[in-house]
Formats: sequence, structure tokens, C-alpha cells
Amino acid sequence: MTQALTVFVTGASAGFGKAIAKKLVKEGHHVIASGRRTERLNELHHELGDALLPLSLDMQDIKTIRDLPSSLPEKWQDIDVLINNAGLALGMDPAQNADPDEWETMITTNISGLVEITRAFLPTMIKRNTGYIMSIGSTAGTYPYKGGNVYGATKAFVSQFMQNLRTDLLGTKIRVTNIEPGLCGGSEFSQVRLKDNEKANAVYQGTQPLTPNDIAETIAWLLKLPAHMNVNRMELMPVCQASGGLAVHRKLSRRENQ
Ligand code: NDP
Ligand code: 8X3
Repeated sequence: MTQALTVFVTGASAGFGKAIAKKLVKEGHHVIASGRRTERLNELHHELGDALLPLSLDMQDIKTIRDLPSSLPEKWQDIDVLINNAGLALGMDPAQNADPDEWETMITTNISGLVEITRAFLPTMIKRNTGYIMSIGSTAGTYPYKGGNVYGATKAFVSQFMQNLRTDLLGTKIRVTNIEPGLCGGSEFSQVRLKDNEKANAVYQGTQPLTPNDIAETIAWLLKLPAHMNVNRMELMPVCQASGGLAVHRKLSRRENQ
């Protein structure tokens, strides 16, 4: 590594974010690790030392996010890399049965929090004419599936926001990448979504999914690319996964034919 970077990772208390924070500290970077479960971030601080700054932050708390850059300790204020990782899916019900409160939580966390924190750090990156913004999108933002409804739509938003951001930032040295993973195990994603450990484990049964370390490795690799290179989008799937194509509903009973 040529330079130690200051990296802000949202959602670092579990899954991808935790693996990213660990990997980047090991690579010599300084990491601000945010999330709601502060005790877990404190454990990470205990494990990794002062190269990691634990930060209690709810991505639904827009006011705190807006005040964030100036509220950080001074030596942590010049963020080189923002990794928009915090996010969640809730439920797999079809749209007509889904819980609108859960939709609201996904929209405020995956969209509002993400655009606000990005907006908050842009002026300092532009002033220093350096920076890298990465977001964790999803294959769900490209390929629809049953029960994906609002979760998939939030990730489609993230993908389009990142591509538009890249356009707005043309002429600066700031880089923008949307990372779009498919099936990934070893995180709390499916437990949070399905609220049932057995059902969550079944999602990965008989598969070899991506792991949080795979995502962390990808990010570490992206950070090593020459400064003139921008990866716009990056879709990642385990070998055991491919897109499923279009679905056709066939009328099965005489009643349905009427
Ligand atoms: P986890 O559930 O393991 O981790 C999610 C992280 O997001 C946690 O650290 C959690 O922290 C944080 N988070 C959730 N809501 C909030 C909130 N309101 N405020 C602050 N932090 C929040 O899931 P993953 O690591 O798997 O997911 C990380 C990202 O990757 C998400 O954006 C997800 O959509 C995306 N993704 C996941 C895939 C998968 O298959 N696992 C595939 C593709 C994309 P805390 O609860 O402490 O606040
Ligand atoms: C997570 C991947 O396929 O469960 O974003 O939506 S998927």
C-alpha cells in the first residue's frame, strides 16, 4: 500500500461491514466503523486498536448524518473513502401483503441514509479533490424476484444514484463504484430479513455462497487500482448462482381459464 487512507464504513457491526473494517485496518488504513450496536463496534476497537474509531450512528437519523463531518474528531474529518454498506431487507411477502412499515424502514435506511451521508461528505472530498465513494448495491437491484419488491427497488435506486453521482463528479478526481453482490452467506442479512434462524439457514443450504471476506477482498483490491481508473459497477455472484430469466404464469385449472 502506498498511502494510509481514512475510510468511513457504515454498518460495520456485522457481516460485510465488519469484514471490510478488519481487512482495511490490516492493510494499514484508518477506519471509522459505524452502526447502531455500539457494543459490537467497541469490541472491534478492542480487537483492532486505535486505527479504528467506533461510531454510534443510526442511518435513519438524518439530522445527525447532516452534522456528521464536523462532529468527528478533527484528525478523522478528512475522509478519503466512504463505503455505504449499512442496509437491510425486511420480509419476502408479495407487495400486496407486505408490511408498509418495513418498506419505510428499508427506504429510509437503504436510500435516505445513504444519499444523506454521501451528500454530507462530498464538499470536503471536492475541496481536497480526492475521494472514493463505494456503495453496496445488490443483484436484487437488477434482477427482480418474488418478494424482492421494495428491497430490490432500493438497490436499483442505489445503482442509479451512484451512476448519476459519477456524472456529477466528472472533472474531479473522486471515484464512484457500485458493488452489486448476489447470494452471500456468513452475515446476518437473512436472519434480519426472515426473523427465523431455520429459514435463514435454508437460504444457503446446498450452496457455496459469497462470503463477507470476498466483499472485503474486492474492496481492498479496488482501493489498490491506479487513481485514473474508475470501476463504475461491479456485479459479483458465487459460481452456484446465475440469473433466472423471465417467469411465465400458466393457467392450470379450468377455472383459471375462464
Ligand atoms: P448484516 O445484517 O450482517 O449487516 C448489516 C449492517 O448494517 C449491520 O452492521 C447493521 O448494524 C447495519 N445497519 C442496518 N440498519 C442500520 C441503521 N438503521 N443504522 C445503522 N446501521 C444499520 O448484512 P450484510 O453484511 O449482508 O449486508 C450489508 C449490505 O450488503 C446491505 O446493504 C445489504 O443490503 C447488502 N447486500 C447483502 C447481500 C447478502 O446476500 N448478504 C448481497 C447483496 C447486498 P446495526 O444493526 O448495528 O445498526
Ligand atoms: C442480497 C441478495 O438475492 O437476497 O441483496 O436479494 S438477494
